[in-house]
Amino acid sequence: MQNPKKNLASLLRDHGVSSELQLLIESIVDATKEIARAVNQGALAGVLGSTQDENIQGETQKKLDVIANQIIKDALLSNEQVRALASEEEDGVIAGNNHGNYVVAFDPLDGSSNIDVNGQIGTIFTIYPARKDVASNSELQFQQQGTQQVCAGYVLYGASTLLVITTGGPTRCFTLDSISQQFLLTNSTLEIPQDTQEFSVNMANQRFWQPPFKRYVEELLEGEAGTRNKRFNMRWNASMVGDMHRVLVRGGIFMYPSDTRDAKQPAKLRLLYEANPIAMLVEHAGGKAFNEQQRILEIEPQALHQRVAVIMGSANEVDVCLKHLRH
Ligand code: P6P
Repeated sequence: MQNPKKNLASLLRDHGVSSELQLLIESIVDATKEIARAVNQGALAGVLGSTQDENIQGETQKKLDVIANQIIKDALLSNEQVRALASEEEDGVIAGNNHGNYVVAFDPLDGSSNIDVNGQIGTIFTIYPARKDVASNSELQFQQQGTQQVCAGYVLYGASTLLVITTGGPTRCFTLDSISQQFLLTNSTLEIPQDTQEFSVNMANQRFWQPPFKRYVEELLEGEAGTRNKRFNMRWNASMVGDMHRVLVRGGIFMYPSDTRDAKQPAKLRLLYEANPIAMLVEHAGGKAFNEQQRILEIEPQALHQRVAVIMGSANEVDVCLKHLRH
């Protein structure tokens, strides 16, 4: 008889997470179960397709983007521990309970372009201590380095519905049991292999990359006879959560570098609710997470929806990439 698997609540309790933070995490996770039901129903629930609206990112909102955003917003605004929230789908900060001890940022549905083709999508969330020295709805609530995160996680709506989370200890993976509707611990310590033969980048942007990055990728493509004396494979899910889950489970290097497509916006991925939470999960699984200059978690945020280049995954391969960028 297998040992009964731990559920999220018992694991958080065993690892000394305060009851307030535990209840907050559980309210976010419960919201993702509702999103999972909507995702799994898909066309049958009439949730596929796009709305007529654009978000602050200039992206057309999918129906499920809006639905997922509302589900999480409702859950957070009914939790007294939440002083403020920020979302990829919201222009500004939304105030919660003025006496709340935490602020929460989230990407309600990352990888939205995959929704209508049944591809991998996920919810990314991050929790910081609330700042008591600024107003609840001030953007300064979220201008905190990624090192200040008290919890980071994602829920991947894939073949299984998985929760990957850290509260400062190991990065762990839970699988949603469809019978009990509980997330049960299925990997107590994710560990990213230090080396890899798998890279993840959107090759269609190659002509827009800076020369040093272009050279690094060219060497990956040269194979055994090339500079690296090594054959590499490539994967690109067009969903950071999907690509990064693969990296967390079997290693790899995931990259979205700055490029020349838009001088005003050289990077694509968002620092607050994509790069920082995933960077925390990666580092707590023994990997590295940098932009082209520095550790992502040490970036001093300047704006709510600021974008950042991302190079993260197997530590030794990240080092090789960064070495190219520094020459
Ligand atoms: P592209 C999804 O929109 C996202 O923000 C990430 O999840 C994903 O890695 C990236 O953008 C995909 O970008 O340019 O390949 O569509």
